[in-house]
Amino acid sequence: MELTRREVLKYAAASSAMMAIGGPMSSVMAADAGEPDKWVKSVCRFCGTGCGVMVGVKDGKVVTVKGDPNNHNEGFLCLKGALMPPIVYAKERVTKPYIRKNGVLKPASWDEAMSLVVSKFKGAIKEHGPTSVAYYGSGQALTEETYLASKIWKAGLGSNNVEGNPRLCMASAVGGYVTTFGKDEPCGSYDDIDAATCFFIIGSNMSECHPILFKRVAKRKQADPNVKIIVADPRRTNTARIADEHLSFRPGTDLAIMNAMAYVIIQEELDNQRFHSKYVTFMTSDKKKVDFDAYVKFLEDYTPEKAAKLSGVPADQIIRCAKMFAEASGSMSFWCMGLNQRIRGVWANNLVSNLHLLTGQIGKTGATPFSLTGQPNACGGVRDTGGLCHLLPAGRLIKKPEHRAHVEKQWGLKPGTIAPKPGLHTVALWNAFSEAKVKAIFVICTNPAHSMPNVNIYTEGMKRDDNFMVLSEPFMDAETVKYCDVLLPPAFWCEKRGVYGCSERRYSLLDQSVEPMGECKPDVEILLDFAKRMGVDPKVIPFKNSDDIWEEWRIMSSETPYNFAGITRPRLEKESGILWPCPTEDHPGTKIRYVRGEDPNIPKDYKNKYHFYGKPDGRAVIWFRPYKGAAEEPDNDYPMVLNTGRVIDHWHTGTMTMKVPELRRSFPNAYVEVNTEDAKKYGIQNGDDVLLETRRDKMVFQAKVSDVCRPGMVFVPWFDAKLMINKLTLNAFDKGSKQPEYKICAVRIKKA
Ligand code: MGD
Ligand code: MGD
Ligand code: SF4
Repeated sequence: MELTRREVLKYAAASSAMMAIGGPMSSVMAADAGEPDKWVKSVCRFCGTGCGVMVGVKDGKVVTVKGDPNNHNEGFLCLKGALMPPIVYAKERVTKPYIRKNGVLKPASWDEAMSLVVSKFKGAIKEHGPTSVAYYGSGQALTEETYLASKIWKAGLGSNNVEGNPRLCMASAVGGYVTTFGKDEPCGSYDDIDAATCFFIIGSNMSECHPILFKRVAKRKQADPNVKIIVADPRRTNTARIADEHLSFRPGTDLAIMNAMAYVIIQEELDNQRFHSKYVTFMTSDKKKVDFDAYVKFLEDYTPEKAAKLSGVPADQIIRCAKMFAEASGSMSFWCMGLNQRIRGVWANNLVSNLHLLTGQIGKTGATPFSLTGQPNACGGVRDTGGLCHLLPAGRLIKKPEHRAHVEKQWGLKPGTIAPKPGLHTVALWNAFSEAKVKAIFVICTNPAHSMPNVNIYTEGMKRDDNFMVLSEPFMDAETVKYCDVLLPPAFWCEKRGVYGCSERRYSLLDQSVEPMGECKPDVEILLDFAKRMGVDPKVIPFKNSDDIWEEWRIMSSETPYNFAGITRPRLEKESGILWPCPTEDHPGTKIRYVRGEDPNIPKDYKNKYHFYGKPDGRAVIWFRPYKGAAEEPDNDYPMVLNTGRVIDHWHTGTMTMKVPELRRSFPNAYVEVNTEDAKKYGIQNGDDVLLETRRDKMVFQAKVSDVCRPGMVFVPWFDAKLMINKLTLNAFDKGSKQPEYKICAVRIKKA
């Protein structure tokens, strides 16, 4: 059975409560569309859950989508996924190139636009050297797009200034995995959900941000009432509402809570000594190897009572949660931006993995730490292909000479071609662009004039005449369009072909369903044209299309632990996603890493069951990570905490979901969530205008008074371009991961 759009309206009214549509109601039909001529296998272009979709095409147009029954989502989609088709045909679609002349964007031919772009990039390199040019991309770009851009810049132009929005999103998760396990990306898979008996969900509002995965968690709990759920979040989100234990704490103090959980686990003798004595190294924050006793000593500062005082969570609740986690037959942790977007983001990531390594809750089905990835292709596209300023493909590092040498060999480059110094990370890059030290930047599939923290600095910088920005953006009303010098029209989602890699290391193909609109071109074509016009050696960029790029990357991966040589294009066309490592075409893909017999990187006759091969000694690390506060704690002048995040029906800067009437209607504007106690204190009623002021800017939002935020904290969703909360947020970042602290800054509020 299908849903008509009119019926969807009824659901959309209550869409925050409705997590998923699927099974018998799996598709949403455009009005009187009729049965599609064909169904094309693809992937939802929104969150990192990576749901498979079937795109219904009629008369050369996308008329509907339905969930792919053969992908992990088993045919289910949330409303965002089900309502994608109208976005393709939005009236704001950019369908031809534009050049800014006297402050106004004027239509131009492709040749005029690309000639201008190339003259600016060549001019910058000639006058200021290769580090004066940059690429800024996205975890929503296809794998082939990011791989290609990274290769053009790093191998072709000599610039490591290759960055993208995953720095704002997953950098701390990468830092956490690499410091703990020596390799990026989760060890487990979504199948762990069906076997876990305890879920530890920290800093993630799964019900709104990964709804189809949350549905699987909820189903697991429904099937077995003994399954326990712990949610650690200073807001009482919809996710927290199904928890057995909701830990609501003073923002940022979860570092102390996780250390206290480790303390309890050891005191109660619930740690797994057989596991940690054989497979774990204990390491202080200044990288000294120590023993278990030193860890016990370190944790003395984190008794449940001490942590309770700091965090506001009762000591007995911390004790209950620690026991629940350790005693479960399988504990699975999920986390997302509540941990990553913090100046201690990497440390917070380490502390989750510590709990798993201490208890041996890892490497068996249902027991694993699992970082939820935000964007649909931050994993496969950016992290795996090395699309950041310090990375090369397959987790190799620019700063390591042997890694550069290996990649140069694989790419057939002269030794020394790849510059030895990492490029500028996102905040540094936009600072440099704002100061016109970086002269020319190519922006694809991201909207930085809305999404950067403390954004006024960057939009001011974008207005300068002595720097140059070319933007590939499908929608005319995206904020960054206001500031670009050249605007290029990209093919959108179903109008191009390539691979997405979601949270669980699953690579799936998005096949092209329809022709691009107007003069739009896939970003791969745009980048290939750019490389050719820049004079990049055709031996370095020999590709004709996205299939060629995948082929090179697939073969390259086979010399690394990412090995997905078995994930060929024809196989991707047939199957609904395959998990790497997958070394051969008959390999089924890997659900559990670091375990002999499961992970093809470990020889079958390896002496031990577990092998954390990312570390030279094969042992994962339990890190000592003390509690340290946020970059900007509340004080007398700014006494509250400002927290920002998401709502179920909007995607990021709203350029896409605001085009869908049903989604727009459910959240037309941003608002501020205020706790009932604070509302009383400040004389604020539901619906009142409230002035929020930080050290950077001020803005008025309508109040939603409820018990969702804890007292002392307000929350504002950041999708609304009319009420851009990023004018108020802070651009302080984690020293290791360089990911900004969007989740905590000091704010004062009053009734407007
Ligand atoms: P957020 O709302 O950013 O979403 O997914 P989530 O991280 O789940 O933040 C999650 C929670 O972190 C919030 O409820 C907030 O209260 C909590 N938090 C704040 N401070 C702290 C703290 O100190 N400690 C802890 N433990 N928690 C804290 C983000 C993910 O969602 C991402 S990264 C992307 S890119 C995708 N975006 C997206 C979207 O835009 N809309 C929707 N509907 N879904 C999305 N999915 C993905
Ligand atoms: P999006 O709206 O996803 O946000 O920030 P952005 O990446 O800036 O931007 C994607 C852009 O790409 C849109 O303008 C869309 O129209 C365009 N687009 C869509 N498809 C295509 C395509 O095929 N090709 C091209 N060329 N363009 C396309 C995301 C970033 O924001 C992230 S990932 C995080 S996790 C941060 N989260 C966050 C937060 O939690 N709080 C606050 N306050 N700010 C945040 N900003 C960060
Ligand atoms: Fe798309 Fe995420 Fe919804 Fe799945 S859960 S349909 S991937 S937005």
